[in-house]
Amino acid sequence: VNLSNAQGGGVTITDNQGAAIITDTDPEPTIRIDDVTVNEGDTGTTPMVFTVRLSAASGQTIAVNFTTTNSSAVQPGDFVAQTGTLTFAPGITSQTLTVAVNGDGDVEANEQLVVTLSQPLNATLDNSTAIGRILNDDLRTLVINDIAIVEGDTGTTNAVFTVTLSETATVPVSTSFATVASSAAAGTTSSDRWARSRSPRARRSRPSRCRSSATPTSRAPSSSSSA
Ligand SMILES: [Ca+2]
Ligand SMILES: [Ca+2]
Ligand SMILES: [Ca+2]
Ligand SMILES: [Ca+2]
Repeated sequence: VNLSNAQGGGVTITDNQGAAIITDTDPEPTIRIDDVTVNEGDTGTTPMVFTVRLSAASGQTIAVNFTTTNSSAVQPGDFVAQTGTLTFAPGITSQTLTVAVNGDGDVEANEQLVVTLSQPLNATLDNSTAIGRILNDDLRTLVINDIAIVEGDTGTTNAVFTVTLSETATVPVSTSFATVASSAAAGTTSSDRWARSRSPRARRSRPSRCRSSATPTSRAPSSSSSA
């Protein structure tokens, strides 16, 4: 408050200004960051956008540092590492930070990275970490071949089927299998006729055997359950 123009009785102003200090008693806002899930994509990058929110608007500028760290997703292959500072001008209550996820065609497990907040200015941390999940969107196909074998006269003959994965996978792949009774025309080993038979008769007297084998291009373990 400023005084001026004092009049009467020989009064002079010796200190014309009085200041009042207003103490802000509002609690500091808290900061939280939410988890995010994105599909990986196959080419370029996919933005993984994290939202960082204040519990309330503030009259002060608020800032917080952030950094990405590897979890099952590993930079630089799976995502682009990020470090920086988010600044909230007075009155602003939410900001975003974006992590670039690298697209590829590799079959991977779902993976995740971590974003960590630190060193809040004029605020406190509600939670300090968020998970960024990268969902696998890549597929491989499995095929099993037809085969022809000669029955033999004694004992058993193995019918060896090959199960092939279309491309190498970076995670284990497994499949169930089971034999089913069908029929075969006497005296033929034609796999086509065997496969196209329209009048299957169950072969009750002879158990069938099936063995799976992994292809050289597959890192997947072959299934070992017996049918
Ligand atoms: Ca992909
Ligand atoms: Ca990847
Ligand atoms: Ca990966
Ligand atoms: Ca992938």
